Amino acid sequence: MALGKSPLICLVMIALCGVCFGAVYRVGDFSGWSSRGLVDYNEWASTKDFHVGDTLTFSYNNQFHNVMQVTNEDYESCNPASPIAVYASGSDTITLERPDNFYFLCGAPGHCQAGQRVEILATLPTPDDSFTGPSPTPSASPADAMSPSSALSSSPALHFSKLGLGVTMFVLSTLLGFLF
Ligand SMILES: [Cu+2]
Repeated sequence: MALGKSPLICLVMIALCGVCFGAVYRVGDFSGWSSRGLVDYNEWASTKDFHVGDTLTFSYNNQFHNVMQVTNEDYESCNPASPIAVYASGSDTITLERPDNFYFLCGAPGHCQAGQRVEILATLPTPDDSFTGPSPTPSASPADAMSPSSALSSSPALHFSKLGLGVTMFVLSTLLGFLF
C-alpha cells in the first residue's frame, strides 16, 4: 500500500520542486549540443514543457561549437552575424527569464544548417495556464457536469424539508383549529 503511493508522492514532490526552483534541461540530453545529427533538437524540445525560471544547459566542445541566442528571423535563416547573446564556455547555463520564444543556434559554419539549432517556448508556470483560452472552459465544464448530480443529491433533502414544512403547517393548522 505504502509502496504503491510513494511514486505518486514523488511525482507531486518533483512537480512542486519544479514550480519552486525551475527545472534544469540539458539540451540534447546525454548527446549534448552537437552538429553530428545525433539529436533533432526541436523534437527534443517538443517533449518538454519549458517554464519561466527553468534553465537550459548546453554542453559541447568549445573548440568546435558555441551557442548563440538569435532572433526568430536569424534562426530561420541560420544567420550567426547578429546574435542577441553568445555563449562559448562549453558548458553554458541559460535561464529562461520571461515567457517568450527563445532561439539558439551554433555559430560555427554549417552547424546550424546541419540541425544544431533549437527553438524553446517558455511559458509562465501557472498563471499562463489559466490565461490560455481553452483551459478555463474544460475546468468549468466538470463543475457544470457536477451540478446536476449535486442538485440530484440535494433534491431528496429539499423534498424532505418541503414535506416537513407541509407536516408542520398541517399540525399547526390542526392545533389552531382545535384552539379556535
Ligand atoms: Cu556547432
